[in-house]
Amino acid sequence: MKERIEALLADVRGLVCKKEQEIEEARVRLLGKKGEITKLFEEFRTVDKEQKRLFGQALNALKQEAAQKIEELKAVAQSGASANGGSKEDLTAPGDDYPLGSRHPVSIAREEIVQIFRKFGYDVAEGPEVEDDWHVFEALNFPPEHPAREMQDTFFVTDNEQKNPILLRTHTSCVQVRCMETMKLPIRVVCPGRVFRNEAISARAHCIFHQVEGLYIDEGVTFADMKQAILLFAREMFGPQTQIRMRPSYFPFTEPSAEVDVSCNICHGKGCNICKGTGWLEILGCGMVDPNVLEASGIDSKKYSGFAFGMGVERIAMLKWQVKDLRHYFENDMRFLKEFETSI
Ligand code: 2NM
Repeated sequence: MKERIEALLADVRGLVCKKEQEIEEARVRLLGKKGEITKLFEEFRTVDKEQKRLFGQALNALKQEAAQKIEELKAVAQSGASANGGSKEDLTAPGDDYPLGSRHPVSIAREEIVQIFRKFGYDVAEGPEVEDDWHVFEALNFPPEHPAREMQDTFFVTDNEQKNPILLRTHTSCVQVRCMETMKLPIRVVCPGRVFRNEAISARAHCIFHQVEGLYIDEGVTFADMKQAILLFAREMFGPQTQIRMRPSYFPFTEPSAEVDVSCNICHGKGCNICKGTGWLEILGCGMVDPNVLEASGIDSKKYSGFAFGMGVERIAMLKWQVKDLRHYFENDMRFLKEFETSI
């Protein structure tokens, strides 16, 4: 037995096999069920007591060394295979997909809103996010003491005590002021963009969000024209069965003003947790442009009238896709963004 153990030990130490198949054959020959080392263990049961002590250790050492050697050879063979583009690689296999992103739900909703008004014949205008007090407040009939002009509500870039301070726009109406100042009448325009308000972040509010505001100015534009434009928009956006209702409201730049609700597209008016049992969802604010606003931009309010409206894009997207928490839009969690992959 001694000689056979020594011979096998020499065999193990001398093993040089490169291919994984050869290594496996060596493992079976030595350590397999009918392998040579396994056989020695079977014979070992029959040797007498004194010899057991003599050979036991040597046999265990042999088995351990053989197993270790096989593992080493396997590791070398595998690293070699990947380093040299080895035999296991199928070079004709197609490549992995390049992971493509998807459009953000706020972008999808903004594009959809803008596209609907484009179809109605509106132009699209964008303007600066960093604006002056004139375009954000003064020209829009905000009284000097209006709360929106306070530091708590607006991000000021320059000192808000100085004349015509610079600030981050709190709505995109300022773009419409620029349109009224520069464009030829009649004006039909929608203004999408980011706006900034100094608010605590919650499930329903964020300090940066997106708006689309619209403006239509011509001779003889009426409240009825506004109602019809908003009804058609709501049906394009939320489906042809959609109903609207208007509630009286107040904005500094419009008179009269209204808030518009659409019939809940989840329960169809029966009442559910999305519409809080009312059957209605608020989607936008609107009104007839105040004559002071027209005059501030050099438009003759005796000759022209107009309507305007504004909506929050995040809110519209929440209602359309039942997003429960506004913060999902800013966290860039792939599980959330992937939900919109097919909506490109
Ligand atoms: C709203 C609600 C009502 C609005 C007014 C104007 C402008 F510039 F023509 F005066 N632009 N947008 C407006 C009116 C916005 O947002 C809730």
